[in-house]
Amino acid sequence: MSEHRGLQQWVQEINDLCQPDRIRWCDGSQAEYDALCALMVSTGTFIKLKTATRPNSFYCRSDPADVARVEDRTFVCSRTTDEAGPTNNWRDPDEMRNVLRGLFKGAMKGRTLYVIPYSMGPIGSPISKIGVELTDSPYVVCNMHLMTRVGTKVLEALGAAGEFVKCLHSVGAPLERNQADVAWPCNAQNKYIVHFPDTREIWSFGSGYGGNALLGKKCFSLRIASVMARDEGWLAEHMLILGLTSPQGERKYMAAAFPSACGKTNLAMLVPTLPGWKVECVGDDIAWMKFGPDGRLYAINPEAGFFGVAPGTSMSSNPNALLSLRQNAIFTNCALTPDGDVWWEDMTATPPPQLCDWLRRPWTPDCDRKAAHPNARFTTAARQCPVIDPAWEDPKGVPISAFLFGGRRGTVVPLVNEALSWNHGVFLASVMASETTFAAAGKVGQLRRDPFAMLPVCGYHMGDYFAHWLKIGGMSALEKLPRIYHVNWFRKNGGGRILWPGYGENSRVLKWIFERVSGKGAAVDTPIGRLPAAGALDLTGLNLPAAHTRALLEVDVKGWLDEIPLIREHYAGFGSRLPAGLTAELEALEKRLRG
Ligand code: OXD
Ligand code: MN
Repeated sequence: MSEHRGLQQWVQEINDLCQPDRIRWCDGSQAEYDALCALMVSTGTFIKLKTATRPNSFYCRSDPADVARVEDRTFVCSRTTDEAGPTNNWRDPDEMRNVLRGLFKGAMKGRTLYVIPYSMGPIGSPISKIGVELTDSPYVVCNMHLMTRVGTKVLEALGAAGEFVKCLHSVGAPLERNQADVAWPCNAQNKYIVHFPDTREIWSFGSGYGGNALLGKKCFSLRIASVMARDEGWLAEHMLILGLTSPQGERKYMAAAFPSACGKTNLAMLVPTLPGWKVECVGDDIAWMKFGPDGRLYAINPEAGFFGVAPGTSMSSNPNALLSLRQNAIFTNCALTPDGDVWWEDMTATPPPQLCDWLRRPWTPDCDRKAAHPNARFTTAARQCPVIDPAWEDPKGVPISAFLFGGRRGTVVPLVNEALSWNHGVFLASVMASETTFAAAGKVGQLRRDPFAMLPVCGYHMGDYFAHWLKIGGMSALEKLPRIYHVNWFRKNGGGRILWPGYGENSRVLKWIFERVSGKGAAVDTPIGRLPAAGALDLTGLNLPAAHTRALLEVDVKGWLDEIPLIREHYAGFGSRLPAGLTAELEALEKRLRG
């Protein structure tokens, strides 16, 4: 229980509305976590993995109708549709409240209402914020234990009158008396992920999966926090944070935004192939940043764990992620091996001879379907990562020297490009695009503009969001601001082959950026930005054909000119809220290209 009257009243109000059988205040203890895991084993939600292989770890399969974030069921209910902007589904807040009250009425019957006080960011950091999630899902409680800082210590920090974000969640599957539960309760047909930015509230109904249900993640840390950041003069971004240390022992921090499932977790924990360089991870998904007294931007990772895409994660693609998963992990929608461990596509070069797939069917390598769902996930505490950065919980945050933006682009966009100025960097990020993946429901492989990788997670009009970024650039001296880079690991040749080896070799690009922000590292000015000068990108030992290097660093004038009308069209979508500063950047680019 809490001494916070506002919190007590809200819990009472939700109890009256949702009519759970009981309320349980989460204390965040290991005993609580263990008891809930045991409960889920007894109800069939969890399967305990073999202790000798993966101690204290659990396997879970969702309902096939509940496997990813549902962007078309995600709503931002600002006062006006214009405030939510063209990239959000807007509904009138009063009307939506009525709909939600109807849905939540009696929605927790037969279930327990868990009260999860949680901190996004180290407790007590001036950049952190507190949320309270009320949920009827023990799966959510356990995942929140790993992904955030949960429990009594948060209530103490909240005190009697502290501010918190109200996050209400129900799987939307009340149980009648004597009705048996299912392994993954959800409401397959009726999902609502709703944000009220003005009152800083989240109401989520019908889904138990990932970002729909772990409300500290996209809902609070990005959609609601982006609005707080706009109002309070800071940044809440869809960015990993990494520390890069040179062979001389100098460390610099970088934050990088990529659309979902473009390898953010891999980059955040990368093992450099360049001798003597080291990457350490502060976070793999979200960064909150404020200016420090010295005028630099300091970032924290508001999360405390990783909720990563499992398929593709292997000892060669991301050993540090796999090593983080050796114990105390939750695996959702992966495949199960006969000896009680998990597997997913590409985890090992040769698949096991037989598996039980995520849909509970027998699976063999020749059966022509995937064993794990493409958006299968692992959840684990960040502190288990072998390369967690020593400062990852520093309440001050870590000083950011560079921002990287990128996506999957087979054509046009070079391997790395330094922005000519802050505004040019904001321009590059505002037009970034990527071929779509499985992280959100929808078509795969289409080019989608995803400005700042924030398209599905910005809680207000993106025209205003761009203006906020331009304003941030005016809040400190230029030399104190991070420099901005655009990167693309996915450039292909005419035959469709990806030219850059990626993964650990991306350290070569990080090294060039490190040198640039250190005032070293040679670059050439081109119409699209500053590219590595000949020989400035360390390609030692890579044996990259010269034609590949040329293609990777090419200024594709025709490709960019062809893109200008597409960018104009993209910008037109933001109407009069598109800042003039960005139109000016677009015009300047066109002029430089036509040179
Ligand atoms: C995520 C996502 O889960 O962006 O991080 O989808
Ligand atoms: Mn993400």
